[in-house]
Amino acid sequence: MPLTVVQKIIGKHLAKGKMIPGEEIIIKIDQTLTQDATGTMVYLQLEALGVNKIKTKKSVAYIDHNTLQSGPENADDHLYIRTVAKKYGIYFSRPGNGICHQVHLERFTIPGWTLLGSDSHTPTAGGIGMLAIGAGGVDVAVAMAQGEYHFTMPKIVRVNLIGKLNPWVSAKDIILELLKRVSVKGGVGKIFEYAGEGVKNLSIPQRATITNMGAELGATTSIFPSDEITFNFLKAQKREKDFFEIKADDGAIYDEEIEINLSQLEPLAACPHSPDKVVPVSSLKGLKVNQVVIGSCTNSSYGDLVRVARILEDKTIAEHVSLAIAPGSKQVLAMLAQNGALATLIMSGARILECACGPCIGMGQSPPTNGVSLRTFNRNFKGRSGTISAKVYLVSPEVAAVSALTGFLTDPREFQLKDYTEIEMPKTFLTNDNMIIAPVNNYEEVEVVRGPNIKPFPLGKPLLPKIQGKVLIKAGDNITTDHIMPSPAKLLPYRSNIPYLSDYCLTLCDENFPKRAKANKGGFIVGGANYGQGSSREHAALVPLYLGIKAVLAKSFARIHQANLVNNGIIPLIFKNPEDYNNVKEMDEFLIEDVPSQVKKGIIKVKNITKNREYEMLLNSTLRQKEIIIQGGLLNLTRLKENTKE
Ligand code: MIC
Ligand code: SF4
Repeated sequence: MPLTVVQKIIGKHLAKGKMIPGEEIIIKIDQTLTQDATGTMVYLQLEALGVNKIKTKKSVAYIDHNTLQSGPENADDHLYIRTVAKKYGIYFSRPGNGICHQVHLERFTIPGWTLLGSDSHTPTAGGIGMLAIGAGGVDVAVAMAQGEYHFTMPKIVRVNLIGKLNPWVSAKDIILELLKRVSVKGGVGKIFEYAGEGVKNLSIPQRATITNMGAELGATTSIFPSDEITFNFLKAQKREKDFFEIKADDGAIYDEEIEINLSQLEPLAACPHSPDKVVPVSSLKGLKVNQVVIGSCTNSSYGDLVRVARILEDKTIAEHVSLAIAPGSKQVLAMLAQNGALATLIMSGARILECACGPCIGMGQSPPTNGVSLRTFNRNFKGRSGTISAKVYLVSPEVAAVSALTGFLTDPREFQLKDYTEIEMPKTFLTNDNMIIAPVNNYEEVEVVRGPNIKPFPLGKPLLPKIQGKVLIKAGDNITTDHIMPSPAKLLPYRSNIPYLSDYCLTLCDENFPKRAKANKGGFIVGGANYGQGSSREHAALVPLYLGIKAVLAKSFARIHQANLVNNGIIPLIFKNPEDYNNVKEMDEFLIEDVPSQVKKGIIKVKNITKNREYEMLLNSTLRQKEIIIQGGLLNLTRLKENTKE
């Protein structure tokens, strides 16, 4: 039978189940990655699992998010991750080496292999033909311990690319176009597999921009085939031995198909505060810009920044604009330094930041009050920049650089520049892995250093027969994990300190939520559609767990957040009749009886005692997930299974 790229990779890695959309499958995981903001929790969970050796072929721990170090907390976390990585035989990418997804793409990705990462943008590696999935921390810990990952087989969407991008239109515009068409929830339960003659016109970093931001569709992942361009990229990274050709067979059957004609695209921008509020840049002409930031795992590659340097060459940025640039990796920065592009950027007035996530996760460079910020990033959720009143627009590096010069949102096609020239991919990248610490032989003897910032994390408890409590908040549609567990520079250092974080849970929606949750000793959260979209941060489940949240009732959930709730023993329930959502009011009293047996059935009756109504709720979970909920979380279940084995 002719197969898609996804079916080929999953087929090769299938440990259990059938590749039928909607069925639970188990796949073998070749590699994992973690970053520091989720990593501390992952490694605490790995330690709690009690294994002494990881089962993946290669696992890498990156430090890229929490690099501001405005107190000892970040440095303490780095030290913990460095030592715990050594103890378990995990590669460690030191702070300064770059953003996990960019470095992984350059130095570790292998076409046809599987990667599970504790970061929602792990699909970046799909640009090279890897099946790369973002997941919550405990899923990644279990994948390291057991070498496997359980998930629901998604539908496969063929994205047929035809034509070639016109000058000044970029890979960012392809994914923005898809976001415009599909929306931030349209990709849930799907994998986007790119195909068609347009693929050959895209470099690996361009493909990676697209698969990276596929996360914003809510998709399980996105992937490109691997071809000659993939080979050339790997060869230039001195890794040609890692190449493996993987293409869809002629006649492969997809569940859906979308076509994008690259030649018809124009520069696009995602307006505040959602990555799918996409309009042509030309329609925003004249919008005054206060800040431009270029970087993040979406657009910080060598090609992106050389293009920016060419635009800025011999020019000065507008007087009222602050331009910050964060190269994606040490490799990118070093190459820009060698070829002179770095000097060009600096001379134009750019503020060069370290190779890290930086402003993308609110670590510095917050815009002014009511400021307009153009960013080459992937998320523009309200408040994420650190300035609640700021308006963040997501654009390509081309649009960002040109607008930094004019001071107004500008379509680069209208800007009088020298001729557009293609950016050639380097024949050889500057490769030097001296900032990656490889595992040692005597790793069992390594001592793990735990600073005072590492606090124990809450564990769910096995389900009780009855749950009763109040609706502590009723939220609307598309609530992001940045709403549930905000992560500005002030809070990100406390990712290993759940009690501290609990005072900020959902405060972007209602500043009294934490107080109310504590006063009522927990209860329920009610949300609208696509609840929990965005990041993979497990903290958006761990913190509610700490606050005593027993169940979240919503119209629908984002994939990773739903899994995180289950993995921490919080029940994610979907309104069978969405109208019931309208009936609920904050502080209504809810009761669920015979909880374990209702969970097993998957249909749960929730009594609204205040309104004297009963809602039928669906638990869209696999058998294993129901077992996880009953045991109060994945860690409990995994340990229970290990203990009964002995
Ligand atoms: C993000 O882009 O929101 C993050 C920060 O990278 C998160 C991970 C986290 O919250 O630590 C993600 O995308 O998963
Ligand atoms: Fe870092 Fe931003 Fe990428 Fe998240 S989206 S990994 S914060 S650069």
